[in-house]
Amino acid sequence: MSQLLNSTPKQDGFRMPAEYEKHAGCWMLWPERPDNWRNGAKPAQRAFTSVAAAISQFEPVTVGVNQGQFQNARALLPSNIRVVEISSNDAWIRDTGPTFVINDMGEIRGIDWEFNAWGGLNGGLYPVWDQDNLVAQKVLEIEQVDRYKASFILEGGAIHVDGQGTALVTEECLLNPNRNPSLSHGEIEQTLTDYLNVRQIIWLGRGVYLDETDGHIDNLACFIRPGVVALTWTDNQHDPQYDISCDALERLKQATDAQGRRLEVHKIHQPGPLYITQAESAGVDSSASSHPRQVGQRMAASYVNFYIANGGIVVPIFDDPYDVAALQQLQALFPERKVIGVPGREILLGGGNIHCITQQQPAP
Ligand code: KQY
Repeated sequence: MSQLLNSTPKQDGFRMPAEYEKHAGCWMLWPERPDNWRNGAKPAQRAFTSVAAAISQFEPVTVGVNQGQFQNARALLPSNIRVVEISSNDAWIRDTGPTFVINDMGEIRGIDWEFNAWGGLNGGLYPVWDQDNLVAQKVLEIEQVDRYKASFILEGGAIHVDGQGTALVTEECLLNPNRNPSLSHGEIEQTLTDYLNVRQIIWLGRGVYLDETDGHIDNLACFIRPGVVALTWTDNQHDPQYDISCDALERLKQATDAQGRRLEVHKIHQPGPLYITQAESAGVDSSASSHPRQVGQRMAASYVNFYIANGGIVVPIFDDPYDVAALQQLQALFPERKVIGVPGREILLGGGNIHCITQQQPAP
């Protein structure tokens, strides 16, 4: 069974491990809402299936599915992937699932953050998120992992850690008044310190241009290993992403991590820019209560939104001239892992990418 804990991970000697530490497996959810995923979510379901299949080459994958889609998901997903019934409002388990923490004895616990659909009624992406807000608890129940309930609003895509005491976040997201408006900058840092058990927080400014999550770090930058960071980039000085990435680069260059190291930063050139086509927009059901997907709208495409599996890296690709360079760069940065590109456009159309739809569970 999963017990509710009254303390914090830091008090108990638990810390959030880096994604490149060993996993027991990976969690995903199944897309279905037709006001976010075009054509009744069928193309997205195929894209999620490809991601799950790619990750399952490296580690066990479990997919949580709403009741009405159980049989369809079971039929589409390969048989080595576990399918369990978990209700959700959409399919972003990076943000709705637990953040797992471990201690020096290899025990695992989970943090159940408060979730408000990326901003609640103040710019959030849909108005009902009651089932999303239960996903973390349900995963921890299934895994019989004890749970810290944080009253703090946070999505897993808004944090990266190096596993050695450093967290990477953006001001655009964590200081956004639509998340934790009653908390000061210092109180937000203190909460991250208490729950992730980090000593150094590196603040970048804005996230990827037009990222509807209010600038999640996981689309902008991530740790490759301690002391080494990948940053989404463009050489086009006229692209609004240029100033965002330059500012991030400057802050990363000025920063030191929790071990006192300067960071080595690798620029990964963004694809595109990529825009929603007429056919793509037409396939999304209109709804007053979800984020519109209009023709010509620019999408927040980034190769940095990849998933680090045991022995593998699963990277979104876009049938774009920059795909090959991104895959080659990532292979060089992760020489011990096999880099696999998986088509990411259908996931991007829903507002995120591979990192956003996955959640690693560390190995005990
Ligand atoms: O970037 C993420 N972690 C999630 C993206 C959510 C988009 C919702 N439409």
